[in-house]
Formats: sequence, C-alpha cells, structure tokens
Amino acid sequence: MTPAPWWTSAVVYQIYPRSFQDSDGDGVGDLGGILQRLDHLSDLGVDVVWLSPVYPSPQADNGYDISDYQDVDPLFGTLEQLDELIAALHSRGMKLVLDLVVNHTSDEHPWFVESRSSPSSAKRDWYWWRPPRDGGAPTNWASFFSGPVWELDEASGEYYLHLFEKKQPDLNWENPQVRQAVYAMMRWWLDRGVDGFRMDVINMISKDVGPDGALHDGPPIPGTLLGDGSASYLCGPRIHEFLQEMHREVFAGRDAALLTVGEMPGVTLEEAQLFTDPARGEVDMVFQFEHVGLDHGATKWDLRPLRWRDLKASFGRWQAGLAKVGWNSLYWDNHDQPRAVSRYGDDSPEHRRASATCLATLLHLHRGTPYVYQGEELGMANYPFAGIEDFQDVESLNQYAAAVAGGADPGVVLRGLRKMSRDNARTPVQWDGSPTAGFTTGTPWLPVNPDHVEWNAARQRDDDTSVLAHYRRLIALRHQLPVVALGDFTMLLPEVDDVYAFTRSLDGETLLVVCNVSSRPCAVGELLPDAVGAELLLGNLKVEDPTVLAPWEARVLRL
Ligand code: ISL
Repeated sequence: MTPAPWWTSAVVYQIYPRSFQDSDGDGVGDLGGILQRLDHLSDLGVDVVWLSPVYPSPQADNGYDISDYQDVDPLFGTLEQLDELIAALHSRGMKLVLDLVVNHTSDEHPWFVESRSSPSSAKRDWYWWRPPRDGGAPTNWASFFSGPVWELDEASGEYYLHLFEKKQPDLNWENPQVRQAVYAMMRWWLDRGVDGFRMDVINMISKDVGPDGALHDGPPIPGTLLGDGSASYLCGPRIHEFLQEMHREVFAGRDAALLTVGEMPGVTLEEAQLFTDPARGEVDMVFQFEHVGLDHGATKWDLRPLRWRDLKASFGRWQAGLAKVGWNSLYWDNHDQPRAVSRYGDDSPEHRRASATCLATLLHLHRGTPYVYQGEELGMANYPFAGIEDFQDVESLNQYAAAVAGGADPGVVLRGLRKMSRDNARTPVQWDGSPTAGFTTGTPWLPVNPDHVEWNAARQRDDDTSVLAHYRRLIALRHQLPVVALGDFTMLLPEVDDVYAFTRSLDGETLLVVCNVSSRPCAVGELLPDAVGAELLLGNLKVEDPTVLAPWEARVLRL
C-alpha cells in the first residue's frame, strides 16, 4: 500500500494578512508582522500556513483583486520578506500555501488594461467581452456582490463580465494563452519555494459557452430583475480538463510535497469525488460550502436557525462520500464567514470557552484536513457592529445599498449584516489586552473587538484550560494517532439534535467522540452506553459525571 499523503495528518492555519499583525504602525497587518508571530504558529503546532493574497492590488476586495501576480503589495511588504517568510516557515518545519486568484484579475492588471484598450487588442479575448443585448446587459446574471455581472465599457460600447465586484473582471479560460500565462506564474512561485495553492473560486473558471460562444440567461431571482447564472459557471463543461491541464503543466513531478485545495462554492459531493480522486490529477481537496449554507434562507442575509440534524446529515454524507476515494477539507470559518463560536456555538460569557473547544473537537476529529482560521484558536467572536458606518467589506456595503434602494427596512438589513458580514472575521487578531490588542501601534483599519481585554492570546498562552491550549492538544492528537488522521468515520445518532457523536476506527483501534452541541446538560448514559466508563483521551471540560455531558462538553474516548 502506498503511504497516505503527508497532508492527511496535517493542520492548516489561515492568515488573513491585513488583520494578523502590523509591524509598521499603519494599522494594516503585513509580512513583517507575520514574521514576528511565528512562535505562535510553532507553539500551536500547525503544519501549513495558507496566506490570503499579499500581491499588488487596488484592494477593492482586500487583495482578491490582483494587479500583479508576481510581486508583493507595498502595503504588505516586499518580495524579499515573502522569501524570508518561506525560509522561516521551512526552517520551523512548516509549509506555505499561497492564495491563487485566477478566475479574475483586478481591472488595473496590465492584462485587463490592454484588453480594454481596444476591441482589436491582442488581449481582448483574455476576458469576457460581449456586445449589448437589446441595448442592455448580455445576460441576466446577478453578481455575488449585488447588481449585474456585466459592466459597460463606454469607450467600446461592449460589456465585460465580473462574477464578483466590477473591479474584478473574469479571465477567459477558453483562451489557451490565458491558461499558459497562469501556469507560468504558478511555476514561478513553486520555484521560489512555496508549497502549494489555495485556489480561489476555482470551480468558476469554465463558463458554459455553447457551440456558438453564447452565454445564456439563468432562472429569474424572485424580487429582482436579475437571474441566477450559476448553472453556466459552477463546475462548467471544461473544469476538469482545465484542472488536469494545470496539474500536468504545473504540479506534475513535484505534487507529492505540495498541497492544493480548490475553493468551490456550490460544489456537489459527486463533483468533489472527481476533483479529489488522486488518479485523475486535479486537486488534493476542495472547500465545499454545504454546511455554511445550512443557516441561509433565500440568501445568506436571510437568517434561519441552524438545525444540528441537518449539519450532521451534511457532514456525514461528505465523510461517507469521500471515504474510499478523495479527501475532505474541514473548516468552520475563514475570512468570508462569521466567527464559528458566534454562529455554531454560544458566545455568551457562560458558554463561550466550552462551545469554542467543543466545536474544535468535533471538527478536528473528523476525517479530513482541518483548517484553523486566525483567531479561531482564541475563541474570537463576531464584532458588535452598531451601524452601517462600521462596515468596510465591499460585499456588505453593496448588499446594504442594494437592499435599501430596493425598499428593504434598513434595520432588518443591518440585522443580517451583523450576523453574516465577512467583517466579523476580519477584525484584528487579539494578541493581548492593550488598547489595540497588540495588533498595531497605530489605528487598526477595522476596530479591535472590545472583548479583547478578556479574550486574547497573552492570557491564554499559559492557561491549560484555554481555547488555545485545547487547539494545541487537538493538533498534537492528529499528529500522534493514525486513527485521527485516517480512521473510518461512522456517524451515530443522526436523528438527535443535541448530541453529535461518531466513531473513528483503524486497525482495531476505535475512538468514540461525543459532543453536547447545546447550552443545556445532556444525559448520555442511555443514548451512548459505550461512552460511560471508556478511557478519556481528551476532553474540553473536567468530567463531573460520566453519564451526563455538561453544556458544550466534548469527549474523545477510546473504546
Ligand atoms: O463570502 C461569500 C459571499 O457570500 C462567498 O460567496 C465568497 O464570495 C465566495 O466564497 C468566494 O470567495 C472567494 O472569492 C471572492 C473573495 O471576495 C473571497 O474573499 C474569496 O474567499 C472573490 O475573489
């Protein structure tokens, strides 16, 4: 049997550089700041750092709008500092994965500037240009960031496609020159020492063009004049071909040492099986979005309470579906999602520590590669936003403007933003209890959460009962026990809402994981008799009664 790939026992830590650590007092995190905080990562024990974009960018979407793929934005530092970071991580036994954003560029990228310059430009076809249809947009598709996906270029009278912000025009992957330019750039980074890529919305690069090159309307979205174009761009007809080509051109021969993860909104389990089947040579794993959609209503701003039964059904299906072939990535949150403890746990003072550590235990004991988003290991929570002036994210601001213009009650719109805005995840990391939380000597670009006085790394570092200490233990457990990395997964009690329980088994060893995912005590003596009296490998609370789980208590038991 070939040995399991190294990333099956690895844990990845995501750094959103703008909010991690500032080193020059401008209030924005930077590479110098990351270099100062490497001990935090070593102490935690993570294997890989995924760094969100640090490339030159107008920052319309905080760096996910790139104007030069092969440099570092002065806001974040220099290319030399990135080299230094690669070397420093390597010398501590960690790897660095960069964010690869190639569904779109910035409208200020030289490729787009040239493409826009004239319909006869050599790069015109590098992006999606279309003439007007009936004097308006070429299709009815809605953008992810409100409004239409088409922007009129007055000079040529043609529209260009942008699935995200209008400053993020989509690259045309049908054009082989585009693909070769991207692959060359990726090889350049690998040659510099990076260890792989997290590929932004990579399942959107193939658009469904018919034989005539036409893009088609999607079904109307109720209450708007726009349509849902996702059937034309999610996992489009050539997506597997493109990823296989990328694999051949970029990763072949060196992929054993690398990690590749495709961010894939809307990906189905069936597609994910294909993407992550090693025999097909596409990506190692994908970020799927099923579980982060369970509390959405018609849109992510319409709140709906989460039912744990649904979450279990979803995670259970993905565990089973990628058991034989493929691999899961495991995450609660990232820079696009609200804070996990506020969303899935209970961030009230009474339950915050227990629920943060319970959620961590649950996730890290699944089969797959866990991702820790900066601050999650400290139990950081959502920010108490007062009004719209507190938000900075383009998605939130566009949503507010569009909804209010459409007649929605601003108070209701704000309620949605408070819960779901991406800015919740983007407040500075809480290093200590000082006024700017040790993040900067200047004014932070987004305010520090006032709860940092209590919830910060300095307070938790030497406290054995802290969230941070618990993450350290979970990460160590994955490194120590093959059953955590590779064991078979079996979901238990699928119909029960308050108890999330499952087993992991490998070579005759079985772990039973039992979590109370509610803020009430829960008797488990009858539900799970095996749990009573079994050896406790790791728990998040002091066990008071083996037959009763305290609110948000989690136990990892050996049967
Ligand atoms: O957060 C979202 C909006 O609800 C998601 O739809 C998000 O836009 C989607 O997950 C894609 O995210 C990635 O690409 C975006 C960028 O804004 C996100 O930060 C990035 O993670 C465009 O590059």
